[in-house]
Amino acid sequence: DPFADDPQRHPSLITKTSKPCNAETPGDALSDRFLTPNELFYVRNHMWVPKVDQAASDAHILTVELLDGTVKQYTLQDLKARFPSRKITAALQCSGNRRKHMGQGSGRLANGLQWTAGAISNASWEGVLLSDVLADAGFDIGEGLRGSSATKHVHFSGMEAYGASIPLKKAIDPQGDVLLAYSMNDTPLPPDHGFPLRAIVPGHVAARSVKWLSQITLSDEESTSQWQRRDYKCFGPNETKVDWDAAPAIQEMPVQSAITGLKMRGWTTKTGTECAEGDSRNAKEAAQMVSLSGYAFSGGGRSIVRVDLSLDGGRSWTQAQLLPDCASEDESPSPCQGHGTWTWKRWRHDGTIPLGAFRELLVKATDDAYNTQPESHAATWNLRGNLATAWHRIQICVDC
Ligand code: MTE
Ligand code: MO
Repeated sequence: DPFADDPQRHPSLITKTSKPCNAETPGDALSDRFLTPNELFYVRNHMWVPKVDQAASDAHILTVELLDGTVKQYTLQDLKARFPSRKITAALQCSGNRRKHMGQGSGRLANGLQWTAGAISNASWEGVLLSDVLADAGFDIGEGLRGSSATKHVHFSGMEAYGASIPLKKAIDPQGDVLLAYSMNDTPLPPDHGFPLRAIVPGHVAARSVKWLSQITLSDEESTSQWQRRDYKCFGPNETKVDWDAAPAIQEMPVQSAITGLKMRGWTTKTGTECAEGDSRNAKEAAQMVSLSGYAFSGGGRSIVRVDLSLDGGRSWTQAQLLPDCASEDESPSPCQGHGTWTWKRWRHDGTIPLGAFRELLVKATDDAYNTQPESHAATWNLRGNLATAWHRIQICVDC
């Protein structure tokens, strides 16, 4: 059993599959804190967790291979000793986040793990800059920045055979903040999150942030792994037989948001499928306080400028309060680091809805390029269920 040595997981994680472990962060942990605690950070493993001796982790070897075949090796200790350390705060989001919503919202099941809104988390990462290591290994960063290098892609390989690549442009962008990270929220990476070394490619789909990193290869081509050439691509809602090579691999993420916390005073709440349109009784001339919270996120370092909420199925809209980053009532402020907005934005809203009413609550976010989310999943349905970013809808009925 290759999974025999997998770590214990926190009981609050919502397990989708256990071998390999795929588990989402529970809603309250998404809403409550800016930095997701390591043990509640969502886990997305394609295979087992490679076994690495804790005591010998500084001897872990990273191999860097240039386009001309030149190879240089670094131990983790070399990386820590020879390069300046950098810290960034960044969310990771799986391209399948909210895939279940896509199936529910379109009436067409999308293939893959049926994630709800918890395949995203936010953490502080420490490591060394990929571009510093590439320069040391002999890659000409200046030539790369001018766009005149024959190297176009940087491949990352994990110890268990997972692999993916990113464009060279992102890898060496002085403001791209791509890290080879050994620490997460100020502790060594936990086994599930890539111990002892992983790539962190902020702003890009988390599939590129390769865990248990053992090899970096410079190439004129994308990685040939199935996670680069298949799987993490999007197609039109009509396309059920697809030409994989015709679609680009997902890299930067589009804008996303979700309602992850819902509190109502005094009444028990039914959600989702428990309620149906017209399923209301005991109408009273009173209003019910609702308190909503959640996250919004956009890729490419774009910040969230607005989160719009509707408590009446889209007839009227109001704006949620955007919460300050890096601090909450019970957290001491920790500075957000990085050249882009790599983090999520948490929001909250207190409002009222009439008692006895069936209501659909909606959220959508807008980023600083004025990109926003599509209204329906039907319009963006794709057979792999990637990038489910339609307005998040929650159906509730109060006292009905
Ligand atoms: N790296 C390796 N080596 N193996 C994997 O299975 N999964 C990828 C990425 N890196 C994966 C990997 C995917 S699809 C995601 S969404 C993220 O890791 C999940 O990172 P996390 O488990 O730390 O949340
Ligand atoms: Mo993923």
